[in-house]
Amino acid sequence: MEKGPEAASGTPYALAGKRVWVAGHRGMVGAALVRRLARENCQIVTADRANLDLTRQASVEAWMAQHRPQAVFIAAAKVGGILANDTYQAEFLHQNLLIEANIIDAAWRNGVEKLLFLGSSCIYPKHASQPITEGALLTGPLEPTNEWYAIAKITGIKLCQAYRKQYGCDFISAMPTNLYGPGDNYDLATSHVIPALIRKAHEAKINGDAAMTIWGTGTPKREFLHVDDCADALVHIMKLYSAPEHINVGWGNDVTILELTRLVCDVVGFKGEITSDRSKPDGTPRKLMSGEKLHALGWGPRIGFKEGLRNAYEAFLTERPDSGSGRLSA
Ligand code: GFB
Repeated sequence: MEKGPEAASGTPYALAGKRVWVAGHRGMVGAALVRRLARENCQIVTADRANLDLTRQASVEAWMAQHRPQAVFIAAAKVGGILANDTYQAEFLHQNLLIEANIIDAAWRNGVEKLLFLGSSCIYPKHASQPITEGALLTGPLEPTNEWYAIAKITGIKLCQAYRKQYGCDFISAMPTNLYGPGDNYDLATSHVIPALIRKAHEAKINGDAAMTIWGTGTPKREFLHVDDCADALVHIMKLYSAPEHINVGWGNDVTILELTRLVCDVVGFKGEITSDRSKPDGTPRKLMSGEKLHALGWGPRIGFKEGLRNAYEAFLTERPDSGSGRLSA
């Protein structure tokens, strides 16, 4: 490397005319990134799972040497909701470590100019003070339901920092809050809360049920960002941010799970009762991110929460062939 990233800091990174690899383009975030990058006049490069197994180091090295991307977004990951995280500990730790280590190392070996690694707000301590600033990383114990995923994502941040420090690579990390939107996973056993509530409310409405059931107490608070806002923020960060510390990507406010459920029921048009299954975990009590650093870079979200939920419900109706004839409520 001729030039360390610190020297480049302050100079926007130009995506125009570059070959940009979106690793994980079939996932919710990766697909949103592909939609957003279409406006950047760059060449988007993707690899299908059948042609590239990201958990195999030799395959990643060979693919990278052949396709030579100049910029990389690591949106590929094994992800899931609270129960999936708490059930498939080995897969969440092992697969995420392999994916990020393989891509980051191959990016260095192949002279990638800029790389953005994506993590999650669960990297922070369970009882971090709110709103959570980037400096809260590694200051206390993690939430047990997702510590495996969190450890893998913390390692990704550290890999970027290490390659930056030792080899001068311009590798950065961004930590989005809880995301929702088109391309989500609606499997009730493995999904995050918003797609689960959309499906439950929709099916309860179609079936004429008197009630729908949520997990836990309904009291935990979560912050939710629409995935298209997230993709927009990530492109902004790729262009304007270059520093060892990761950067939060949040929406700015949070709601309790019960408040969220009422909003979803309103959008879907389910008017029945909401009951709770206390045998299911609550997870971390609250994880509202501080967006100060990102705001200082001149970025803010554009999609309101109600508008975003309506868009997510429309996406559910389109993406699920068996989702019945539900219509958006007024
Ligand atoms: O979205 P979620 O699965 O993930 O759950 P986390 C958020 C909250 O919604 C928890 C409650 O308090 C759940 O108990 N909840 C209520 C439900 N009803 C449901 C339901 O039907 N399905 C689901 N899934 N939740 C994940 C982490 O944590 O967030 C990951 O495990 C990652 O590592 C991801 O960080 C963004 O916000 O609790």
